Amino acid sequence: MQIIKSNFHFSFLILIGCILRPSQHQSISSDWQSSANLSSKGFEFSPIDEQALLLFDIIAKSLISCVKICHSTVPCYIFDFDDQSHRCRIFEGNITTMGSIVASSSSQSRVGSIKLYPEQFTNLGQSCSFCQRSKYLTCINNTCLCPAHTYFNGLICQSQKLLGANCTIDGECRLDLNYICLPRQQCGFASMQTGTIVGGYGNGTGGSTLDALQYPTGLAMGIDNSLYVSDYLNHRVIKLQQGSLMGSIVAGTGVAGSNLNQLNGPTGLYVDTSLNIYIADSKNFRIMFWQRDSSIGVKVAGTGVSGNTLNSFSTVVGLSVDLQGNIYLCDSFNHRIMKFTPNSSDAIIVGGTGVAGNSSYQLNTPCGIYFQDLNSYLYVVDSNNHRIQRYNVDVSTNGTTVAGGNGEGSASNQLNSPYSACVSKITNAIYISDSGNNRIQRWRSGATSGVTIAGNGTLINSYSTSLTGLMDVRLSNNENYLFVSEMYYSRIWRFQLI
Ligand SMILES: *[C@@H]1O[C@H](CO)[C@@H](O)[C@H](O)[C@H]1NC(C)=O
Ligand SMILES: *[C@@H]1O[C@H](CO)[C@@H](O)[C@H](O)[C@H]1NC(C)=O
Ligand SMILES: *[C@@H]1O[C@H](CO)[C@@H](O)[C@H](O)[C@H]1NC(C)=O
Ligand SMILES: *[C@@H]1O[C@H](CO)[C@@H](O)[C@H](O)[C@H]1NC(C)=O
Ligand SMILES: *[C@@H]1O[C@H](CO)[C@@H](O)[C@H](O)[C@H]1NC(C)=O
Ligand SMILES: *[C@@H]1O[C@H](CO)[C@@H](O)[C@H](O)[C@H]1NC(C)=O
Ligand SMILES: *[C@@H]1O[C@H](CO)[C@@H](O)[C@H](O)[C@H]1NC(C)=O
Ligand SMILES: *[C@@H]1O[C@H](CO)[C@@H](O)[C@H](O)[C@H]1NC(C)=O
Ligand SMILES: CC(=O)N[C@H]1CO[C@H](CO)[C@@H](O)[C@@H]1O
Repeated sequence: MQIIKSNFHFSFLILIGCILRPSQHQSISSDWQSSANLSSKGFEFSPIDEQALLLFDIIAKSLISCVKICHSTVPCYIFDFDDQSHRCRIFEGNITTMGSIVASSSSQSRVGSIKLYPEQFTNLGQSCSFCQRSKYLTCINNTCLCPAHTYFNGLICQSQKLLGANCTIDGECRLDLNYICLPRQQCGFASMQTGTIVGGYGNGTGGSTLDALQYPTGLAMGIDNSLYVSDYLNHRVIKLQQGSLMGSIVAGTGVAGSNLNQLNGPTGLYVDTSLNIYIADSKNFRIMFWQRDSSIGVKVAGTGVSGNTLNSFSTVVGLSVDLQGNIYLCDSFNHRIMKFTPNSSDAIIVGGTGVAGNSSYQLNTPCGIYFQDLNSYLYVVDSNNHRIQRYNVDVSTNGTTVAGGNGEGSASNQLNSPYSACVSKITNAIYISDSGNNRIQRWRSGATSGVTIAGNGTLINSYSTSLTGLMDVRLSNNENYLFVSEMYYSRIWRFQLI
């Protein structure tokens, strides 16, 4: 082994060419100019998906034989070797994105990775005489091409990516594992575009039995992973336990009314960590608070009649509550956002002026609202401005556009009459029901365009041609799923995220 460089703290380069160059192949010199980057002793490779990446787990005579095995195995790019047990593991994949170098229980274990250079791939697309003995290119149909499980990224044949990785075309993903590049620009199974019915009959018709819904407007997640649904035309709130389509009524009687045990057209919904429920009782022009398991609610905001004063509002669509118990609501047709602090009957206006407009201090028919406790931002779905506004509540009543705002349309940087939104606690990505486009968009934090998670007419079962119209969206607590209420079709979908 000839050490030509040792200027890396935890690694040094060994020139594989000096170890492996077989004299009979001297003509193909560029292949042997590669080198492996070797860690110091005491480390091993920890792949993110061992089943997908491990090529061989064998016993080798020495480090050099392990390196040789890697070099003669397509497409080995990573190996580790333990000088005590002589265990040699060789992997495909990208060492920086598909695993990590971790401390080993053996003090004699090291990790190596094959370094790739664009020069090794210059014969791509040439006839096979140019790559006969190349480790880096494979002969297919008399053409030098990238080996299996790799794709050409413009410079090198890079390892195809695993579940959830960013992508722009199918070829970037491990096709052998049935991943495609989903519309959301992540590698995943095609089936991930298909939703599962988790509420309502599912066939597009509504009903009033406990397994049915009738125009489900609002969604909220309980900490027990149950889903709460505002069942608008049934004047009740339904709780769906995970795994069951049979709901139970947790607020309202099923008959419209204004008594304390009744609701009339419930819309926005919020469930706190004690499973108490806040309900926008839209046609009663009041906000109701139902303590967990209570059979009646308490009015916590509103006068009972439509108004535009500080203690009254017109139709409320979206509602959100922060951890201090402040209630935020969209007074949609008054184009303003109201904040009711606990026990106060008068609101503070935190966004909008009462007059529709598209300036930063205005709104036009705000529908959805989502308070993110993590960074104390309030997100408002400014529906008729086709944008999402973010507010730093109590600091400024001006909003910042964080999605859309490029006019009404279906381009990736646009929205069309968005209805609702929720925000990831993990990544700050915004999930938006882009109702006029019949799709659910995800805008990563700071992004200038979104990607489609679900919708577009092809994804939903045969009873409808699209993920249609008005929809509420909420993430599951672990953020593995997105729930979508499809109001026109009286059902709730669940989509898998990655
Ligand atoms: C070799 O590995 C070390 C860490 O393991 C890394 O910092 C360094 O950039 C690598 N060098 C090359 C040329 O890949
Ligand atoms: C090789 O060429 C044949 C005939 O043109 C074609 O059917 C086949 O798909 C090609 N194989 C690959 C791997 O491109
Ligand atoms: C590993 O992935 C990174 C990030 O995508 C990329 O820049 C690099 O070229 C890849 N390395 C190899 C050896 O494929
Ligand atoms: C995917 O790309 C986005 C930026 O477009 C970046 O923020 C994110 O970290 C990337 N995810 C992965 C897994 O590389
Ligand atoms: C939808 O399903 C419900 C419950 O199974 C059934 O009563 C109803 O007739 C179905 N409607 C249609 C249009 O198939
Ligand atoms: C609001 O009123 C209730 C009942 O009167 C009381 O228990 C609670 O402490 C009050 N909350 C605040 C923040 O004042
Ligand atoms: C905002 O409204 C004004 C006048 O109503 C209009 O001229 C302008 O184009 C609008 N801007 C956007 C981004 O829609
Ligand atoms: C709010 O926006 C208006 C114009 O849109 C601007 O004049 C004003 O200074 C802004 N206020 C703050 C606190 O940023
Ligand atoms: C807006 C959009 O992309 N619509 C597409 C949805 O899917 C159908 C069927 O694949 C396409 O025909 C549409 O163009």
